[in-house]
Amino acid sequence: MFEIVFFLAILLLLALTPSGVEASTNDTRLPLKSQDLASPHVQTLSMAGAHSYIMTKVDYLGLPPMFYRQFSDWQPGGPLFDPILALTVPGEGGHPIQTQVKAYEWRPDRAKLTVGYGNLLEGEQVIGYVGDGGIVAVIKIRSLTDDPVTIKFSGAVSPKVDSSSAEPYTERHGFRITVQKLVHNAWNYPPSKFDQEWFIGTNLTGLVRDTTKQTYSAIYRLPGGSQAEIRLLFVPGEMKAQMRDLLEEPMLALDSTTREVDDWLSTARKPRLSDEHSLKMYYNAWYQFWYNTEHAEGFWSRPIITPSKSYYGRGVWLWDSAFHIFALIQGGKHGIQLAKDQILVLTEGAKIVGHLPREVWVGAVNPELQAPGILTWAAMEIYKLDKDKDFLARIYDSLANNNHWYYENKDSNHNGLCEWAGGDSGWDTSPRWDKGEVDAVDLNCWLYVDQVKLAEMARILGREDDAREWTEKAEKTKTLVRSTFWDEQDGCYYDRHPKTGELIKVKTPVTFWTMFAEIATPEQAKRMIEILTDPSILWTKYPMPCVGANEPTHEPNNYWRGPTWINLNWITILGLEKYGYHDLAKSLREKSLEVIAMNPVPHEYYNPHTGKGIGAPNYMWTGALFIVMINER
Ligand SMILES: [Ca+2]
Repeated sequence: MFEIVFFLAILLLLALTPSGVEASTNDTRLPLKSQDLASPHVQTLSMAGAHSYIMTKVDYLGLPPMFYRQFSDWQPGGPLFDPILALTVPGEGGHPIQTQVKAYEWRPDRAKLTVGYGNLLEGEQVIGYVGDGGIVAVIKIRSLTDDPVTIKFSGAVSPKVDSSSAEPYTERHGFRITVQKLVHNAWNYPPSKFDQEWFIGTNLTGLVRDTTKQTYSAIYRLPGGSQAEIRLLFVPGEMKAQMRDLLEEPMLALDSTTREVDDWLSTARKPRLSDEHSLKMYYNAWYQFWYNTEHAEGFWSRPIITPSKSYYGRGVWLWDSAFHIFALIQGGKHGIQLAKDQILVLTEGAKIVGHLPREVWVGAVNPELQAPGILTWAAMEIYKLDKDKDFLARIYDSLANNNHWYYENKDSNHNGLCEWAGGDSGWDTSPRWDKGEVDAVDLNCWLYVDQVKLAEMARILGREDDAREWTEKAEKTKTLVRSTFWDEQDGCYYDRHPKTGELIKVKTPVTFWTMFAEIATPEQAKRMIEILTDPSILWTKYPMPCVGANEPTHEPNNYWRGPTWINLNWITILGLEKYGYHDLAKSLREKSLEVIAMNPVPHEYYNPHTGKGIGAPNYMWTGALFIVMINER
């Protein structure tokens, strides 16, 4: 009864998809399970399909420890419930008495917190997700005094919603909560209406309950010298029928979640790894796919993987998705279907906006841009595994139209090279765009890769005329990139301003796109390596900064103006391999794996000098590329 619909759907697809990459090791420790990933450093929990996450340890914000904030992706930028199931002991004036966290442990399936309430109580709480977005908390509480102790549990809906109500609910001695909010979509799509009902239940009787429109609380009196097990349940309306069973056997429900996580981890390709820390990070990265997966809904005709549920909320981003796919296809049967789902939701979006969209959300498609070609490349990597021509036939037109669209819409100076800047590039705030849109090295390398891969795809589909056309186009693009962007003096490729023709001389890893695309000559590659291995430019302690360390615009903690981004490293590693620089590729790979593993969870980007993780935590493409690079060793 606790299974997730999406996993059932995938199980049904098992028979339809051929097997993926087989296990590559006989290590008896593998696969790691939820319990092996225990850590005191992770502070959020979610599960596939939950559309929410909770912060599991917030005492560092000066709040009582058994106080959970629930964030919903329907309300980005703030909690929807704050708190959701807080357990406190009211002291003088009703203020919670001081508490002490004695122990904290996170696992992918649950978090455990041991707390002392002054000299009155000791409590140990286990909390975790169950079913489709339900939360279960089991608190074992022991009185340290002969007098009765008043215990309060409470929660509150964010005042930022349009309307809400809370009322006592006759069954399970809890509450019924409703929340309504109109979510305004960008890009002229109609607003989505968020209208949800939740139920809170408990095993306790004799509660004194109190509600307002936005708050709910209940008082329980624990007799002196006694102990009790308090079970709290928070479920969406769809799970109301399960409340009785969940409250009677909450640990069975949590065990079911554990099995779901462990089943998912068991599908991961077994890595060849000896050190415990990297092994934990590898399986943690696999867990993140589970954490960041959301149900099919709205424009999502299938389950999607969001870049970071706890930071970006819902939505699928184009180039993020491609990086996710390179890891997913190493996850065996489940992964290949999910990988196809990520491409299909974007190619279906392309039929709405005329080219591949930057993002697809539950109620909207963002028609801005992102790397062309990366999805075509990802699709061909999937094809290598399962030889599914029907899949290629289904996506080919969207991908082909996307390539044509660039030349019709993004070449203002008609020189056969396309232009972009900012968010379109994915390098949102890079100094590469400080003077506006450029004829861009990466964009034109991506278009070239796209044309090469589209030629392969067309040939497989028997579209020989298309294949010839793509091959000719690719040759033209290659020649133009070489003749337009190379700077013999500095020994690297630079973007060029489309109006003034000026080379935008800021040294960044973008020059290595020409190696990844196999456009650079071997002599040019040799010159570029000098920049890569120079500690004053790109070979910092944790390479590579996305802006050279000696550039005046280099800011090591500032988003796309200096930090190390793992996807840039990986593209560069692939380029190095193609030109025979295997040792250097290995060094950059090991440095990249090191900076990821030295932080508790994969981050969006890293300080290139200290290695400190910055930006979104549980960042999916960093986790995905950790998996990919471990398996490339
Ligand atoms: Ca142009």
